[in-house]
Amino acid sequence: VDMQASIGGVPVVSPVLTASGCSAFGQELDPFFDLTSIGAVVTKSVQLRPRSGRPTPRMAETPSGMLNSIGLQGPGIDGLLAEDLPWLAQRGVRAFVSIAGTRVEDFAELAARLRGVPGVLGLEVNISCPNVESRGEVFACDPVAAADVVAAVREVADPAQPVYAKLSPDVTDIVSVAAACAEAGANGLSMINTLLGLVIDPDTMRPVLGGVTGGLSGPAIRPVALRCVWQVHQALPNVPILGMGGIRSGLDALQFVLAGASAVSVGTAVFNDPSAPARIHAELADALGERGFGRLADAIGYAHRRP
Ligand code: RRO
Repeated sequence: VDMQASIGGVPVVSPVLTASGCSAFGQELDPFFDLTSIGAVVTKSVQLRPRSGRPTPRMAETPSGMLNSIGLQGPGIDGLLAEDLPWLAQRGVRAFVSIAGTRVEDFAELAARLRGVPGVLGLEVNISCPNVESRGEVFACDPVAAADVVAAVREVADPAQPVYAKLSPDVTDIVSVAAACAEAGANGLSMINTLLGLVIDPDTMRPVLGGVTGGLSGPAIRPVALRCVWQVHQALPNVPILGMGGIRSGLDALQFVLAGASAVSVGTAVFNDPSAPARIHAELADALGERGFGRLADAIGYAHRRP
């Protein structure tokens, strides 16, 4: 099966990428599989300055997924440019860099700093982090605010770097946010970020996470993510979609492709299986071949077609 894929028009060797946040900057997955065999490493959202994150504990397991309230812990753009991106570039690993900020100008400045950086395939604009102090900072809840960020980033970003907007499932109408982002110049959409959740410890009778609420990921949110991909592909069939949310097998990935995703990200699955991205690539190729597809491209959005 021809697994050639594209991220916003840039060819990649595989439609399978990592998902932002779950494997930092790729280094920790390097012992487990060849990082050049996947489409790209999507890096943990970076901000202008280093940030220490929210109170611990920041991760909780549930029977069907993970809850996190990391709170954008990270090295900041200087650290990323000095250490993590050169590490990836030296090994020939493509980086899809997730950027986050609290003001429109923060996002624009990050995009400007990433212009022409070797190995940077494109930008994932994280307008949907659920773990920020003010929910007002979640640009993805408002189509106008989302479009403002996308337009500002697209204006200053390297023209060779596709810009994807990462959307939140915590909205009443994801299609209107998606349409606003596409209209503002997004080259694609990443769907979905985590879904805001809560876990209470029955022994302490208090919230498990130091930050109280957190973003739910993993199999629990897969049908929600798949529904978002379906709705947006139905409304905007020409906008590339990077699908994510609880993908842990090739058959999970296949569902996202059939719903309209042209690529997928694997996040939470790496906690149980650090080589999940490579395994899912192989399983997806097998699943496509078994169903008579000679090329990945022919399966994108297939579920929407009349039998
Ligand atoms: O760092 C986080 O707490 C975090 C981010 Br930025 C995000 O976009 N999604 C998430 O579940 N956690």
